[in-house]
This record gives sequence, C-alpha cells and structure tokens, in this order.
Amino acid sequence: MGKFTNDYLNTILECFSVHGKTFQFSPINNGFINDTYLVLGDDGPKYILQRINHDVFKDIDGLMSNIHFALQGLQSDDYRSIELIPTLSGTQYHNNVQGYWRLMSFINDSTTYNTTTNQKIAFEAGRIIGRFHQLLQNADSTDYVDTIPDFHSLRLRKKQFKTALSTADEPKMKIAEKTIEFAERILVKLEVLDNAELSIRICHNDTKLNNILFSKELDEALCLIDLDTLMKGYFYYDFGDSVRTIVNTAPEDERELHKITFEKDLFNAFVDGLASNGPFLSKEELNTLPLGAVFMPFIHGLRALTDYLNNNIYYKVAYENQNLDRCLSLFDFTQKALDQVEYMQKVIDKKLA
Ligand code: GN1
Ligand code: MG
Repeated sequence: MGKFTNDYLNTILECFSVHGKTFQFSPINNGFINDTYLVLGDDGPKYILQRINHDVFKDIDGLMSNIHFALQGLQSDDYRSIELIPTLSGTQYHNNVQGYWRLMSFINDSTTYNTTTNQKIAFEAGRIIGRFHQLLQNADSTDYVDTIPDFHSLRLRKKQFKTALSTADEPKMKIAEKTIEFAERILVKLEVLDNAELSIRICHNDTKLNNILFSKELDEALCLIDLDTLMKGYFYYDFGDSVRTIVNTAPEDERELHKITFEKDLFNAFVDGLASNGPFLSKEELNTLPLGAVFMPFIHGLRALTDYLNNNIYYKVAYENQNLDRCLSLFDFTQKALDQVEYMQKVIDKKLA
C-alpha cells in the first residue's frame, strides 16, 4: 500500500470536490520524487492523487500556477486535456501536516510505456511533444515561475558535482573513479551548448517516454503528464529527454550495458513524429538537437552520480547503489548518442528543416 493507509488517503479525498464515498488506492511507483496513487472507484480508476515532494519543489504555489497556465494553453482537439480537481474550498491543492496533496482526472483507457521497440510509439511521442510546444509557443513566459531555478543548467549541476566530490567517502570515490573521469570529459564537450543563441520556450523538462499518455487501443499519444517541472527552457531539453528514453530500448537503470542501444529506426520515427506538426523550430534550435540528445542523458547521469556521492539525499532509491547504476546506464547512452551526433544532424536537417 505504500506509506499511507487506505483510510488515511480517503480522508484526503474528502477535502476535494469528488463524488462517491470511499475509494481504493494503488501506488504508482515509477517516479523518483513525488508519492503517486491511482484512485479507484467502484467502476475502475477515477483520479490520480499525488503528494508533492516539498523538499524538491519549494514553491508549491508557483508550481501549481505554472500547471494552471499551461493547462489553459494546452487546449486543442488533438491534445487531451487533464483536469485539476479543486478542493472543497476552491484551492488547487490540500495542505496538511503530511504535505501538499493534489488530485487530477484519470484519462480512461490510457497507458504509459517505460521503453519501446515500436516505431509507431516513437512517432506518436514525437508528434505529441511537437504539438505540446506548438500549443505553448505563444505563451507569455512571464506567467511562468522558475520553480527549480537552473534545473537543467550544466553550470549548476557541475558545481553540485564538484561539491559532492569534495565531501564524498573515499570508497565511493574509488568505486566511481572511471565514471567521474568520464563526467569531467563530457562536461568540457558540452560547454558549446551554453553559447547557443536560442529562444526561450515553455518546456515540459521531463519528457521521458513514461510521461506521455497513450490510448490503450490505438497507441495514439494523447498528452504529456507530470507537469511539475514545466518551466522556461530550450527545446533541446525536451528533445534530448525523449531521445534518451525512446531511442534506447533499455530502462534508465539497466545494469547490462550491452542492452543499451541507439536505435536509428526509433530515432527516425521520433523525428518524423515531430516533423508531422509542420516546421516550428529555428535553424539555431535544430543545430542544438544532436548535442541535446547527448546533454540530457548526461545531465541526468551526472545528477544521479552526485546523489550517489551524497549518499542518496535527493532521489528515492530502491537499493543502495541504484543512483550509481542509473548513472552508469545514462552515461553509457550518453556515449552512444555522442557517437551518433553527425547521423542525428543529417536526419534532423532532412526531416525538420
Ligand atoms: C525525476 O520523479 P520523476 O520521474 O518525475 C526528476 C527528473 C528525472 C527523473 C528520472 C524534479 O522525475 O528530472 O528525469 O526523475 N525530477 C526532478 O530520470 O528532479
Ligand atoms: Mg517528473
């Protein structure tokens, strides 16, 4: 059942405008930050209940207001809308001693995938991410709060990594020696991205494949979920985070590194999906995408490595070395993406220019 009992969670639901008396709760355990429950009524899933991680998200009002603005912009016949269910007093979340709770509508007959080998899924993922960006491209960026400032800033992540290096236990440093060397090398290679002149967009910032909702029956992408990190950013963030989880058929903590692959067919299908929205990216943005696909697995790997060195203070871990395993896997894909930078640029120029 997880941390909270059914009875306790039912008392939380009583604070929201919902019909029905008692519900069953089934934890959804694939996130690393929030506590998430599927809320089941008599006739199946009804809502998604989440306790927002306040250690990570300090500005809950800013976060909820970002989501609120984005949901207003993400209105279109070809984009499924998610509803925030207000509390009985009309607020967007409920706060009690256990934290900050919010409730969202569940979209029937939908599903998510952690990985895929299916080109249709890769195409659909590209299509919906492009659509998300088109729908938000005229958003007023001053409406949006930087809820985690510098979330994908390499400068910040490098600084945090260096601090972790200076405080980590010797045995951990020894185990991760080669990995730390790899990190130092890639950090230098990615500096060029900092110099690109790019437009600021409202980004999702966590576009891994399992944050895309698909229709169960037809495998059509419906919308993006998990809007917590929705903030200003560059398109290559969302591009790179998708590539790392769509083009690689192994999960992000895969320990058998030979299973980690850069699947060209899936990459092409994903880019075709983006392109199916018509052109919306500038030449400068297109030029950053291949390195973006190196950048995103790298920055996640670096954050996991930093957290491993810090004794797992940020991510929820299922076992002691999970952060290191995630890092090794993410760095392995980083290298595989780096080997394909020229190839990616060719495909992008052909399909997206
Ligand atoms: C975290 O918990 P989840 O899966 O939504 C993290 C993302 C990472 C992801 C795992 C706020 O998100 O950046 O992509 O783990 N979110 C935050 O790779 O740190
Ligand atoms: Mg997330």
